[in-house]
Order: sequence, then C-alpha cells, then structure tokens
Amino acid sequence: MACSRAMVAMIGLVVAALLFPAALSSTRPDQLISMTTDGQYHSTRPVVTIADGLTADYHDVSCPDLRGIVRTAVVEAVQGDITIAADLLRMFFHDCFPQGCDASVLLTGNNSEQGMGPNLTLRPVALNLIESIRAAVHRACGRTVSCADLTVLATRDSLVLAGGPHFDVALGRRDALAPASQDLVFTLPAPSFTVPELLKSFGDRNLDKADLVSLSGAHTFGIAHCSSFSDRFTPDVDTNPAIDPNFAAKLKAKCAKDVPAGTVNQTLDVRTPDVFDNKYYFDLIAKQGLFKSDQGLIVHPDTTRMATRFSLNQGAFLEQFAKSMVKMSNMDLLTGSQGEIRFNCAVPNSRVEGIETASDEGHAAAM
Ligand code: HEM
Ligand SMILES: *[C@@H]1O[C@H](CO)[C@@H](O)[C@H](O)[C@H]1NC(C)=O
Ligand SMILES: *[C@@H]1O[C@H](CO)[C@@H](O)[C@H](O)[C@H]1NC(C)=O
Ligand SMILES: CC(=O)N[C@H]1CO[C@H](CO)[C@@H](O)[C@@H]1O
Repeated sequence: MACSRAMVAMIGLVVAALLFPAALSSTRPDQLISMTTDGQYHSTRPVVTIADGLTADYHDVSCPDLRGIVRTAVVEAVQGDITIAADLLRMFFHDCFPQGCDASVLLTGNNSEQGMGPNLTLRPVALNLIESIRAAVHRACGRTVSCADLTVLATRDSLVLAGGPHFDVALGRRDALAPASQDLVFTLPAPSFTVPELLKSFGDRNLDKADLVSLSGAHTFGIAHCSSFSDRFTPDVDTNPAIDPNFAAKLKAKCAKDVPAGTVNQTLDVRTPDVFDNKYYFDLIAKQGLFKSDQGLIVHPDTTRMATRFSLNQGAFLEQFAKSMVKMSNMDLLTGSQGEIRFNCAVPNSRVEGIETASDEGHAAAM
C-alpha cells in the first residue's frame, strides 16, 4: 500500500517536472537576493567528524574577516554568472578526490593536473576566482590562509547561492608542494563507468554508496561537452542504461554540429540547469541522465532505492549531500607544518622568484 502511494507521488512529481520546468527554476533570483554578507551562518545540520588538524576557528585570530571576504567575493562573482558555482564545485571534486583538498589542481606549469585527461575542461574562471580571493585575503591578513582552505570555503558559499545546502567548513588545510601524480589524477571516475565501477572508485577513497548517490547529484547544474556523453547516442542493452529516444536524438543532432570539437555544450540537468536542487534525480527517472554514470544510478539494484528517495525528498538529498561534502573536504589533508601556504595559488612557493620560502607565515601581515 505505502509502496504504491509512493509510486503515485513519484509519478506526479515527474509529470509536474515535465510540464512545468520553468516554474521549478523560479527559486534562483530569490536565492541570490536573500543572500547575506554579514558573515553569519547558522547551520542546523548534524555535526560530522572534523579531520585531525582542522578547527572551526583556525583563522579567527590571524584573519578575523576571512569568511566575510570570501563570501563577498563569491556573491559578486556568482551574481554576475551563476554558472561559476558549478565550475567551483567540479574543481573542488577534482582537487579533493585524487589526494585530498590541497589546491594541487590549481597549480599551472609542468605536470599540472589541468593538463591531464580527467581535468575534463576545468574552466579558468573558477581557477582565477580562487586566486583573486587569495589576493584579497592575503592583503587583509598576510599569508595566513591556504588556497586549499579558500577553495573549500568559496565552493561552499557558491553552492548555497545556487540553492544548495549550507554546511560548516573547518579550516587549517595546507597547500600541496606539487601537482598530484598522473596515477592519482586518473583515479577520478569516468562518465562511461558502470555503477559497480563507480562504487569501486569511490570505495577506494573510503566513500560509500550514500556518498556516490548524493555527490553525483552535483550534476544537477553545470554543463558537459559532447566527448563526455557521445557513448549515449547508441545505448547498448548490456552495459549502457536506457535513454529517452527523443533526448538521445536531440543530443546526437546537437553534437553533429560540434565543429570544431569542444564548442558545443549540454546542460547536465535539463529541468533546472542552473539550480542546485533534486531535479537531477527526476532526469534519471525520465531516462534523461546525461552520462552513463548518472543514468546507471536509477537502474542498478544497489543504488536505485536511494536515487529514487532523493527524487521524492529534496531535504533528504540536501542533507546527505552536505554530509558527503564535509567528508570529501576532510580526506587525506596536509595540516600543521606539512605542505605550505602559497603566495600564489597557481605556483608552488619554490618557483616564486626572489622569495625566501622559510617560515615567515604569520609575519606576512607586517610586510
Ligand atoms: C560520480 C562520478 C562522476 C563522474 C563520472 C563525473 C564526470 C563529469 C563529467 C564528464 C563532466 C563534464 C565535463 C565536460 O564535458 O566538460 C562533469 C561535470 C561536472 N561535475 Fe562531475 N563527475 C562525477 C562526480 C562529480 C562530483 C562528486 C561532483 C561534485 C561534488 C561533480 C561535479 C560536477 C559539476 C558541478 C559539473 C559541471 C561543471 C561545469 O559546469 O563547469 N561531479 N562531471
Ligand atoms: C618546465 O620544464 C622545463 C624543462 O624541464 C623547464 O625548462 C621549465 O623551466 C619548467 N617550467 C616550470 C614552470 O617549472
Ligand atoms: C554553452 O553554450 C551556450 C550556448 O551556445 C553558450 O552561451 C555558453 O557560453 C556555453 N558555456 C560554456 C561554459 O562554454
Ligand atoms: C584547462 C585545461 O588545461 N584543460 C586541459 C585538460 O586536458 C585536455 C586533454 O589532456 C587538454 O587538452 C586541455 O587543455
């Protein structure tokens, strides 16, 4: 009984989403207007274990205005271009997943992660925003805050602006001295992955099924390029989950015009492309998930229940997403005297000309 009522409710939601996609995206302007810049957030979310070496008040003495400076810069950037929120979230994932959040993904130059396959077109706008926030924070406080902490804070703030959940960010991360190795960067999952492959990939990082199903919901906003989903034009019954034939035909026609390659893009969530909500899971139910890795979640017996639940209960999705973000932001960190605090987020201190890289942190404010 309960089960069939849930089915009816679910079908109702899907029909509503199909009929009124515009109405469902109407939250965006309010989200932006209701944003405050006073530096105060009050989280009601459950406390998740904080990683060793991090504390909530890490920079309170050395940089009391830190959270306000970051928030102001993010509000300004995201109000000008909401798509930056998705860019930041993807960059956060690519920073944290391979070897922990250490801003290694921001490094440019030889062997940079940005030049490796799975970077999958990280957009310079997000990289540049973090560096401009770094400059503002270091102007106010000296070289006291790492690019790694700034990336996590800015990502959280932009997520809230796009409609996503707020979560508390503990601080004290340090920056990597060099980019992650190619082997680690290639541990990032590919869009062609099946659910067992995704579970293995996440499991290797101590991320579980709830982390996979909720964090994949990040594909509720942002864009992808044709090369990431061209395997979806011709689904193969054995390994490639079903796709709505009209949707497949549209994608195929769109990508036929992708000349030169990489110029066409497709929104990841066809219902509310710029809003962080649970419509991604509606897409999956309608067989309109863009990647094989997305669509599999609603089909595979290990994940279908949770993906369906997130489509029915946005609160449950946002709560799990927040928990999983905290978990990912605390994995394998550099803290204490490990790593460094960069002078420039794109360059390790060892490559900064004419700078003594000895421990002058904390005195930089006097410079
Ligand atoms: C579960 C495995 C995942 C796979 C296979 C995957 C794969 C991809 C791919 C292929 C793209 C498009 C790249 C392009 O063509 O330009 C993309 C975009 C994106 N991904 Fe994922 N991703 C995964 C998990 C995540 C996670 C955990 C997050 C964050 C929590 C995330 C956030 C995003 C965002 C926000 C975008 C859009 C970026 C933009 O618009 O600039 N993804 N992902
Ligand atoms: C990159 O490597 C080349 C050749 O080893 C070297 O000349 C160059 O200075 C390096 N660039 C950076 C930014 O480290
Ligand atoms: C995606 O395509 C649209 C429409 O062609 C374009 O306006 C937008 O700038 C593109 N976005 C990116 C990130 O390339
Ligand atoms: C931003 C960036 O550096 N993107 C690179 C990602 O990787 C591909 C393939 O290795 C490069 O062609 C892009 O330039």
